[in-house]
Amino acid sequence: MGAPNIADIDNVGRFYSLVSRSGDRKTVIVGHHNPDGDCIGCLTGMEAWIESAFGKTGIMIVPDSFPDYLKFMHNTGDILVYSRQKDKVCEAILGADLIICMDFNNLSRTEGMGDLIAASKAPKVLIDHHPSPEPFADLVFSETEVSSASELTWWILMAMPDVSVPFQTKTSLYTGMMTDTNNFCNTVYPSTFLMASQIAEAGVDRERIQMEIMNSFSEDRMRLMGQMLLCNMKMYPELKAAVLILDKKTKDRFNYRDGDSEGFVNLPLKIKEVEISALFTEVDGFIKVSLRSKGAVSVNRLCRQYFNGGGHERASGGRLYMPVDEVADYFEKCLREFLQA
Ligand SMILES: [Mn+2]
Repeated sequence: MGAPNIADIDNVGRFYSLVSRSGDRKTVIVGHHNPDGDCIGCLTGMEAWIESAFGKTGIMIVPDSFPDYLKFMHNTGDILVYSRQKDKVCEAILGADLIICMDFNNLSRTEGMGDLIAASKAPKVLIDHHPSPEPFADLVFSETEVSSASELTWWILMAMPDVSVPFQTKTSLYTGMMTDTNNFCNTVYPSTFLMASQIAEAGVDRERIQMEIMNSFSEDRMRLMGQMLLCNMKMYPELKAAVLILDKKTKDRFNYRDGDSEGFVNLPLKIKEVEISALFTEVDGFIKVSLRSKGAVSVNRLCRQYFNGGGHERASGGRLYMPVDEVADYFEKCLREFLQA
């Protein structure tokens, strides 16, 4: 079995020549709001490849900050964070002669940077695994039958005329794939194992990655998880659903930090009878929505219809604008309506 036929070879050639023609510090690599392991994995993996293949530096940008446990990857200290470095980010985008957008399908996922990116005359490349990408890019690698944007990036690099991929890129892309599949649990394809096997063969330190990602939590985070399951989880047996509510009061009590709730939304799915799980997180100005399904229900459609968002069939996100104590009732009402339709 070979590599999946996902990266059109002409497009790979076009991508290679775009990157090779772009100047030093002129290739901007952009990730999404609430950057996760896949996002930081792609960005740092791509930047490390550009450095090694062309001897020049790319500029990595994310809309807001990312969790500490992702900081072991390549040059994460150089990633510009738009929410606190607006001037530097504007300067980078204005000066770009190539913009690579990774792991998102819609410019709104880059928050305030979307207009800047749209206005830039630089060619834009999209590398993503979410359905129905918005048509903003000049060159599109969009593939939903892969585990992650990191995996798609791997197959693009494997299809390159020069396939030498640096060690840091392998570490980053492996991490992105591992986190987006929830450690080889969800959306794993045969190509995913092939990628993992190729990277393992190259001697990447999987044990270290595993430690950094799975066993680096704070005591507060573990106790927060206990609190969420014991007191903040509501069950809806007749809807086969469960809801977790992470309000500000709970966050404060456990000294909440970015990334502490990573993976929480998957926990109720471990209950046999639960097929749909929701995590509602109170943040400044809105409620962040995460939805998961382990059955036939499309949380992508559910999210588009009622929660101002979307995503994958079994993993979606969105936003609500209402007080946190009304969210559970709203969810129940919407899900009931959705399942009856
Ligand atoms: Mn992803």
